[in-house]
Amino acid sequence: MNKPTSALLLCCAIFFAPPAFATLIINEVDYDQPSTDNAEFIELFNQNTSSINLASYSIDLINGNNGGDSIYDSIVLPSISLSAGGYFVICGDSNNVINCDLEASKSSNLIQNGSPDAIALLLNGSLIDSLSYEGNTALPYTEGSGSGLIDDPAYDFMGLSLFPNGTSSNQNNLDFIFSCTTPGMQNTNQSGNCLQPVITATVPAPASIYLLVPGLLGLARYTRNKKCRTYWA
Ligand SMILES: [Ca+2]
Ligand SMILES: [Ca+2]
Ligand SMILES: [Ca+2]
Ligand SMILES: [Ca+2]
Repeated sequence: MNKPTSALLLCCAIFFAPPAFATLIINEVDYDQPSTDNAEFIELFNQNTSSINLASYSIDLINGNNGGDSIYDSIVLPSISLSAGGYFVICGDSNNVINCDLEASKSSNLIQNGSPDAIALLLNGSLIDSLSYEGNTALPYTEGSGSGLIDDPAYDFMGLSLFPNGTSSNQNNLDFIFSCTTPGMQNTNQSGNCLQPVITATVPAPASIYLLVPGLLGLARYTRNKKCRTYWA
């Protein structure tokens, strides 16, 4: 291969290679609820085409008072595999947030309400995604602008959703919309009449597994309860 061709291929590889870190993104947040904030959550989304282990990822919560960028809390993610297209939900209180995968240290008032504040996602300590809301926190935690992004506590079961789901142009106030909450589920564009995502029933899954033991009269039944969710009551 001659040198010009090699140089051209190298150039193309540099410019067209997918971003090395564009795998896990901040997909949704509900940081403010009517009255006490006891149903807060952050939803992450694996936009990669293969599973990833979350052990190397962490969340920093950023206080943007006066345009600053001080870290007021950090959340280390567990060593679990998140499938391609999968969601991972960090919440304050799993009793109030369906599909919560990880309870953080505070059950209420976990995520500050601005303004402005930010959520940062890090891989091995390096920032890979951020959401600044209710204004612009100091760089590097604002992507474009966070102005106009408000999780208005007058509306229950609403928060900031990346829409279309999992699609980011690195412009916070264009990428996120104020919509009905969907923890652990695909984001929607619904700006009103939001109902509480609820756990409506507990059913056995699998229904029953019977083990037949020759010579014994009994059957051993193993039932493993699994939460069954219905999203909109
Ligand atoms: Ca809050
Ligand atoms: Ca509130
Ligand atoms: Ca909210
Ligand atoms: Ca969602």
